[in-house]
Amino acid sequence: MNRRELARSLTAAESIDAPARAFEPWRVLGVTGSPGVGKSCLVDRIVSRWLERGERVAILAIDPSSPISGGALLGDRMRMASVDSGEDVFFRSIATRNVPGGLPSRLNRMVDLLIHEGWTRVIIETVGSGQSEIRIVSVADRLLLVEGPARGDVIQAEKAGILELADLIVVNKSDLAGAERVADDLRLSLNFSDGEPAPVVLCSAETGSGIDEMVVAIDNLPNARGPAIARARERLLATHQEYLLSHPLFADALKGLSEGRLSIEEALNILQRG
Ligand SMILES: Nc1nc2c(ncn2[C@@H]2O[C@H](COP(=O)(O)OP(=O)(O)OP(=O)(O)O)[C@@H](O)[C@H]2O)c(=O)[nH]1
Ligand SMILES: [Mg+2]
Repeated sequence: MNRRELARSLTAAESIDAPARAFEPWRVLGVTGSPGVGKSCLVDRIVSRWLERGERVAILAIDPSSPISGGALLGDRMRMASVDSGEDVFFRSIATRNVPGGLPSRLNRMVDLLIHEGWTRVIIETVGSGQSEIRIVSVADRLLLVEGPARGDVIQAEKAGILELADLIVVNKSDLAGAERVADDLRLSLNFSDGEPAPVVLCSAETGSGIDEMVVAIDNLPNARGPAIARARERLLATHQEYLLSHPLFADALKGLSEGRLSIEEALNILQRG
């Protein structure tokens, strides 16, 4: 499949005849964190290292808040330094505004397709905001949470869920004041959670400091830390949502609801029939 065909297939992302994806060795890295913490710059660094050792890397940027040279849906747009050229990198940004759950419903199939087509690593960058941040564990084999030095004093309650699921926490922008303190705070709060706490590493995508250590930490991530039940929950919810959204009567059910002809229960009943 050439790039054009691949791009087209990703858009359709129909079911492919791929065997169920094995989780070991892992292939799919989710990268999440608040807007502007430096996710894309870090991804760029990671991709460079992986390319050097011969990986073929596909990057899916979910609904980037800072448009990537022209914005989402153009596909195949390359901004990052590591992806100037080269057959071994594929980049795609995906708009999901107004998609409930915050992830494109076909993301799992897109990933299966990329792996089927020989991409050895897939990175999914998604902006962290509540539920969509957590939903990423329905697709990613490993999850990297990026923080910055400007974090508030209190670990926000909504962050607790994602902290529990992250396999590695990277405090980026270590060249700026405050990063060490954020890392200490994170380590402290992780110590209160059950089980082995996720490692917290400091680095700067800007200066390159700490990047080697971060890549080593990623490469050596043990089994996914997040509770299996939480991962399973997100997979089930994501699949159920996709099922509802792709139901041929979904639009009818919505219309009936909005016009007051159907109750929620009646609408659900319609959608639960095959
Ligand atoms: N000082 C400093 N600035 C950085 C570092 N990493 C990234 N930045 C800057 O932070 C800004 C945001 O970087 P991005 O990589 O686009 O951040 P992002 O998290 O991908 O942002 P969104 O995708 O919009 O959520 C850019 O201006 C970067 O130059 C760093 O290590 N140190
Ligand atoms: Mg970004």
